[in-house]
Amino acid sequence: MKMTWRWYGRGNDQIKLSDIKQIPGVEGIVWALHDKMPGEVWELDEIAAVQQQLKPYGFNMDVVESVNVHDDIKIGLPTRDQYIENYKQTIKNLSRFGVKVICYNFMPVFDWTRTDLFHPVGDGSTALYYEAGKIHDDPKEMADYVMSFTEKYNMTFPGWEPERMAKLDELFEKYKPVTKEKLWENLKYFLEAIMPTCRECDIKMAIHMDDPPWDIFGLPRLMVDAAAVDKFLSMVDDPCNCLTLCSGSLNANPDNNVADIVRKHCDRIAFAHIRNIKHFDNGDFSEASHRDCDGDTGILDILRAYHDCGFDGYIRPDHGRHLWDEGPGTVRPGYGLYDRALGIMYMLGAWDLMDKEAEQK
Ligand code: DNO
Repeated sequence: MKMTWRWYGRGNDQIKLSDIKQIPGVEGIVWALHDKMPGEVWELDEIAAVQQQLKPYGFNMDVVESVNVHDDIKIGLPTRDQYIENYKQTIKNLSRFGVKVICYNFMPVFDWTRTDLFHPVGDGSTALYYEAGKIHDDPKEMADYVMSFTEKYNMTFPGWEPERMAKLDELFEKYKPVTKEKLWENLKYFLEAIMPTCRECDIKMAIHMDDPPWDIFGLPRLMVDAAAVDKFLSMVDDPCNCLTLCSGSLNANPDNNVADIVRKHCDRIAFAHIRNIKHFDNGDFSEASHRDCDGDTGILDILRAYHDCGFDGYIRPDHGRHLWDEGPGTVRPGYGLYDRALGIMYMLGAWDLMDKEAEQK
């Protein structure tokens, strides 16, 4: 496996590349052009500028997270074809820089959803939290809460573009005819249209799991469990049609067993996100440290499954808690320096030990 680190770009991330360089084992930066709106072509000179930033540190730029998919593609509007053409052009442009994996999602309207971005964990640190009782029919409260961070700290979140959020009612209206079946069809249409370009460019499209993995605010969500993963992979059975298997997203539903999915579909997992979740009886969940016993996700079982299957794709610690001096305004929620660095050391520790055991067999 190849260890990576998600970085939001110069001027957009409080963490410096020189800080990341000091974390053992990081080979690549998971990056994106965060000021691009869904549907826009990523131009060669813009990609080249990121390459120039990474070069002095010897990081690869093999994984992009995310090239966001325009709502018209998800809704299935006639205008989708133009946006698909733009997407193909972006794939071609990325391939000129050696990009191997594009992580994306197909969630209507919202990307990840949380009700508290800095919830006390109990040890002085904070983490992202989902309070089930706060998610009602009306998404306004939750959207206003997340957007208040954008306003207060001049910090935008991928998938939460202020331009899109400003038109929330309109967006909900447009998604009204999109049933779950229709959304599956629109995903298939999109993938079938871009697969030839992906093959030509040797780029894997890696869909992210829906977070949380259930319908919210009456919007359908697709990538929610093992059956959905099976359906997705067989629907477009192409080696370039792959997964970003996000352990934390799936395990927000405690019935999901991520290690089983790894064992079944390892060859179609291009990118592994490792995150630990702690469940509460009332349906709330909190994000936790990567240490297996701090959550309920089964991090060690998952790592063992990847190791047993000889996983050679990309992996990254997903969200971490906010530690020490990290807090609102000084850190991107979920993307601090310290806990993700600890997560890497935990994962590498387990992995190195499994390598040693395998050598001695
Ligand atoms: C949250 C991330 C997601 C992910 C997108 C991929 O921190 O895991 O926002 O990047 O869903 O498109």
